[in-house]
Amino acid sequence: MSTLDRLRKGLAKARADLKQKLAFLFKVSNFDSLFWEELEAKLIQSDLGVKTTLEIVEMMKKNSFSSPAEGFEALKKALLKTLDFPLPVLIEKNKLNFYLIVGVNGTGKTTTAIKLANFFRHRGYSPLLIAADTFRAAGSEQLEVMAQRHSFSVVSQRRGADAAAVVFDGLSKAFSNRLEVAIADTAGRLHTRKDLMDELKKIKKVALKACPELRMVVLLVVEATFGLNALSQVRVFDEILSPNGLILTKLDGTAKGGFIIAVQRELQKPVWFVGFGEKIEDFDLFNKELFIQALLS
Ligand SMILES: Nc1nc2c(ncn2[C@@H]2O[C@H](COP(=O)(O)OP(=O)(O)OP(=O)(O)O)[C@@H](O)[C@H]2O)c(=O)[nH]1
Ligand SMILES: [Mg+2]
Repeated sequence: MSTLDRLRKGLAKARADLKQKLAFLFKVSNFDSLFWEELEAKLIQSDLGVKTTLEIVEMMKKNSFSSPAEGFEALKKALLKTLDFPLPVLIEKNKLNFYLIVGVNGTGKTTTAIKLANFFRHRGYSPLLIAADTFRAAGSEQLEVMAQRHSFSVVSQRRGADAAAVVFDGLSKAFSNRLEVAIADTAGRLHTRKDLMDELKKIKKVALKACPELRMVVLLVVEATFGLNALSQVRVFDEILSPNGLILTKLDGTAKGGFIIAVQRELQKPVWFVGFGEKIEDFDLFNKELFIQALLS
């Protein structure tokens, strides 16, 4: 199955929802103020949020159009424009690239760590996994079992160990083996738990001590099913950790595809990767063109 087909399958719910909401657009003959009001309402209902919706409508108003098909194309263009971020640099050559995966409980961090390792393996790297979820019972075992199943090397310690110490160990090993990619899974945590948020800051600090030449990429895992009401939670992670970007998981579970656009716009941070199913291959780089295509057609 092509990437577009897999993405289309994953986004089936969101696409059906948008299709139903935008059906009116194809019956319009007059692009008057009533049309714009209805479009605004539908986009807001799709979880694009007020701010992003107004920006999109403003962009669309700059193009004059006279048919529904032209209107639909203008909408697609405006949606694409809202996602205008520089492309992420996945690997800095001749460096150890350390991916630190963070986020609230149950968002899919452990699954994502394995998916990301698989992504890099397909590009010729030998990623090392670091089980830094020492907080939850069976936290690191979950990663170990998954890593074993897919033949990835993993560094872990007993439950209750200092997460930063596990990261230090893992990075020292990756560095001495001249690996180019290491991926750490961390425990889920609520943005309100200061002690746990401080632990992540400590991991970042210790990582640089383990390997001064390190290239660190912090990615915040967010569930697409959260919707805009989870934005304040995501913002706290953003403020405390300044992640490089986002990984959006469970695209297959959301009917409100607008959130995927709005969260990037609101945080001014790009989505690097998307997860759209439970299987290891239900994961890919976020490609805005493919995403809009899968969402709207
Ligand atoms: N449908 C679907 N399920 C997913 C996706 N990603 C993860 N899951 C499921 O979500 C559940 C939680 O995934 P985990 O990877 O354990 O989440 P986590 O963030 O590591 O959880 P904690 O460590 O407890 O915070 C599992 O049942 C996964 O199979 C996805 O993209 N789509
Ligand atoms: Mg986990």
